[in-house]
Amino acid sequence: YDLDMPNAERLVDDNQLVDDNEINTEKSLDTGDGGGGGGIAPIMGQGFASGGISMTYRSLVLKKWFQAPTVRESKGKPGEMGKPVKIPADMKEVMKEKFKENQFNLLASDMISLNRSLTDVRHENCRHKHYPSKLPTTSIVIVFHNEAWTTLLRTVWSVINRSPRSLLKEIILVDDASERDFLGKQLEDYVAKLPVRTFVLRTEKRSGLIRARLLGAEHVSGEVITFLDAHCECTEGWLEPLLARIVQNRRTVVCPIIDVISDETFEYITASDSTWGGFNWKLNFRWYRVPQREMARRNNDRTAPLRTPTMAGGLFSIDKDYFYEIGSYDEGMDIWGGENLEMSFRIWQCGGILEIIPCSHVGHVFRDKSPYTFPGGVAKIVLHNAARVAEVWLDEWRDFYYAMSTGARKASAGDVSDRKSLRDRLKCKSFRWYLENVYPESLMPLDYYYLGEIRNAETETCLDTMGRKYNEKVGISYCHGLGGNQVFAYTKRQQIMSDDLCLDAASSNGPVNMVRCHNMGGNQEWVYDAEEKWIRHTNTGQCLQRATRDDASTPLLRPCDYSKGQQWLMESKFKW
Ligand code: UD2
Ligand code: MN
Repeated sequence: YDLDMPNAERLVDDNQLVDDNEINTEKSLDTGDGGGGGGIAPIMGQGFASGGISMTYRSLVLKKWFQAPTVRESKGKPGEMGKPVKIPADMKEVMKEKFKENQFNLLASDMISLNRSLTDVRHENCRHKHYPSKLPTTSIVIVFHNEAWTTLLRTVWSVINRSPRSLLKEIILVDDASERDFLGKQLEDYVAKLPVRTFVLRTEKRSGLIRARLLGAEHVSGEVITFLDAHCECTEGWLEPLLARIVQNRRTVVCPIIDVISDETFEYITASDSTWGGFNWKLNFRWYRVPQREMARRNNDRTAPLRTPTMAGGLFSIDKDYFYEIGSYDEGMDIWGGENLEMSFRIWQCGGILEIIPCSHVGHVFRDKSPYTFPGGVAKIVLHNAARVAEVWLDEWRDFYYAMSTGARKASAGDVSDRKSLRDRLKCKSFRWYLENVYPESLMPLDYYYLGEIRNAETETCLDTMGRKYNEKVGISYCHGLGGNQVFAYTKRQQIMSDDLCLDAASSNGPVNMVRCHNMGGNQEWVYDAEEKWIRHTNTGQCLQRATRDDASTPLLRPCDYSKGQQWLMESKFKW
């Protein structure tokens, strides 16, 4: 099973994702004063509280002398100001060896100060924003399994160095049964000396990040819980905008922009402020470009909170009471995966709001591979978690998930009755409501006529993506009835789609390719004539035809001619 990590796609991908020129690597000088030690916008607009500061929170006046100092650059040290670390040629072998321990360049991390300086990466307009003087306190919860010393403590130091002391209640480290000696007593002794109350909790046995976070949350004494991964770096001003937003509406769950700390060089790279979270048919979290609709709702203000359909999962703040009101986490989920989508759907469907706050930036080391074990097998665990999401939150759209693989259909979700009754108790809205109001651009189409195989009447073969990637020809092959590459949706927008790919023809007689769906008709618009059984391409007026003997691998576009080779059956609907 290929663990589909939502890694560097944060940065580079094709048109739908972030443009390279959007990545702002511009650096400015940090002038700190010394280090601290080691289409449905109208509906969306309704019913959401805005303005008016809630009185739920105990008053806490920010005093200037309480604020943590920012970190000054130590000239000559590797990685200062977020710069990349260069490894000397004679160290390359050691570097490769050490990389395997955590699936990032541990040697580079070990060379950088735990207090390294970073540039102030915020948008110009963020620096002058005023936040309420009364903000809630927060506890930081960081769970880890076999994390490296330097990444873990750099996370901790970046919190201490860049959070106003008056807002920072404590830092809670949850060790999820790590097997590294230095994470034992050595860690406890180290954190006992920190200038901010910090303590270590330990799960008795490996429980996975979800249950480890639940353990951490139980010990929170602040008013807001802020979760971070164990390999992050918080930047200047990261915390205030998160807390300020929760003050305005305690049902808002807020995420920073997650910048990229390179797993190779530990360079701090600012991510685009125009991406939000989505997901594909496999229920993998993915970053996508924010649609114009949401830009317009924010009056094109790039510093305004961005309503996101889903969150990446690792970095967010939530009012502590609200965290429990809304059902904390699904304890039936193991190790890694799925909890971020589960929480995203739950927040939106049950009356909350999920946002990315562009004035808050936190860096995270995105990796290509997971460094730790998945007891019982990666596939089993990840598919189990995803099945729980599908069963509880997706309604009929769970078919899209199950259609994608036999593995998904075979995996057991376990007992989800508690989560279903939570959904009832909270009177949560349907997945249809979510798609209509929060995520009309979803790859799981709001309205579709058909989901299943598309079979040629003459040859009895089926359209098949052949597992190919975008901009390649669509295939055709023996109908196997197992879903996967042979499942297509015919949507109300008249797309023929498989996950994020749409059948697309750029010219008459040209090939029929699979291209990222753009939801704008054009080359991706097909009309299924249920009587003639034609699949007619609107732009060229031509019909989809079976493959020929010369090229048996791909269907053709030809003038419509009533031949049987141009008849297509959309009959075996996918049903789970
Ligand atoms: C992303 C999230 C992560 C989580 C995950 C889906 C970000 C930046 N990261 O994956 O927080 O939502 O998607 O589940 O949004 N850990 C344990 N016990 C385990 C496994 C992991 O404590 O059994 C810790 C791990 O040490 C780390 C945190 O959980 O601190 C997240 O794990 P990850 O960094 O491997 O996840 P990531 O960033 O790939
Ligand atoms: Mn992580």
